[in-house]
Amino acid sequence: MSFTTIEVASGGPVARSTLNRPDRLNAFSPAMLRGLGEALQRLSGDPEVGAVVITGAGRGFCAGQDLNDPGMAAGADGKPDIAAVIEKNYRPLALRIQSMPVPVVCAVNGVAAGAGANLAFCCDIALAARSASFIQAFAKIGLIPDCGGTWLLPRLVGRPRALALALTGDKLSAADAERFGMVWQVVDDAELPSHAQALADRLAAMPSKALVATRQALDASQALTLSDALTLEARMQGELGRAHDFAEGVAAFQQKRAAVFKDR
Ligand code: T3D
Repeated sequence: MSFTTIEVASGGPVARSTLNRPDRLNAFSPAMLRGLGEALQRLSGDPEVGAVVITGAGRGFCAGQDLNDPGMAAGADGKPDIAAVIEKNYRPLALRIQSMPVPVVCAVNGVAAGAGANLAFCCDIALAARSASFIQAFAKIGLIPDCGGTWLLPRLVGRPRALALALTGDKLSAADAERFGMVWQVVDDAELPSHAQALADRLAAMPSKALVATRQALDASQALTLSDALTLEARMQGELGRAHDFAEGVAAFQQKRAAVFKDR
């Protein structure tokens, strides 16, 4: 796959999408937003792909919306039409990641600001380099968190921390992001690519359908009563119990061999 501002490496069970505008700290241009969406769409239809890694080129992960993009001021009344940008670009991106048929690992290699930070939090598991940082930069330019930030932040860290992060726009270190539960692990900078690859390799060898159903059930549970969550668990578990991967997983356990999963 070839996109000007997204590098996609696929061909095995793990595909890697790299945001590639390093001189702009990988700030989102329209082409990069489009390219990432298209890359994820194509990878989601590739039966060889069992996990996706999203990372950034250079010293930054993603500095959010490109604030120099001329498209920012392209509203019909001459004023920026940010609602249109969100509906056209950020909504589909957040929903695409949340509905990928395989796990998505984010390897946050440097600063993640604005929509760049919330892109990382949309992913299933976020790893961060020790030198990485997270900034809800929106308030500093008169905006609210977007790319799912208002939904994700309170769920990740609770209302008091979510509000403090969003209102101050203060930079949060990778270590504090790990302490707050916003990222799964912080690793030394040099180890981030191999660590992300190893995690993605592991996930790609696991039963994709069950992993994705787990994501769906956890996300859905936020709006459910315990009773309704138990009903949903029973329904989803019922479906998984009739699928190939459950039979294969149990057979592999009994025969003391590695399981070969295939359900999508
Ligand atoms: O359409 C819409 O607006 C709606 C969507 C909104 C979603 C959003 O994401 S809003 C939030 C947008 N992002 C920001 O406000 C962050 C702006 N950037 C920064 O605050 C800082 O650059 C960082 C804290 C991220 C990093 O600081 P530092 O000191 O490490 O690097 P730097 O020198 O500021 O940046 C390096 C270069 O990248 C620099 O260019 P130069 O001077 O070398 O030519 C800088 O201008 C450029 N850059 C960084 N962020 C952006 C950017 N260029 C365009 N847009 C950016 N967001």
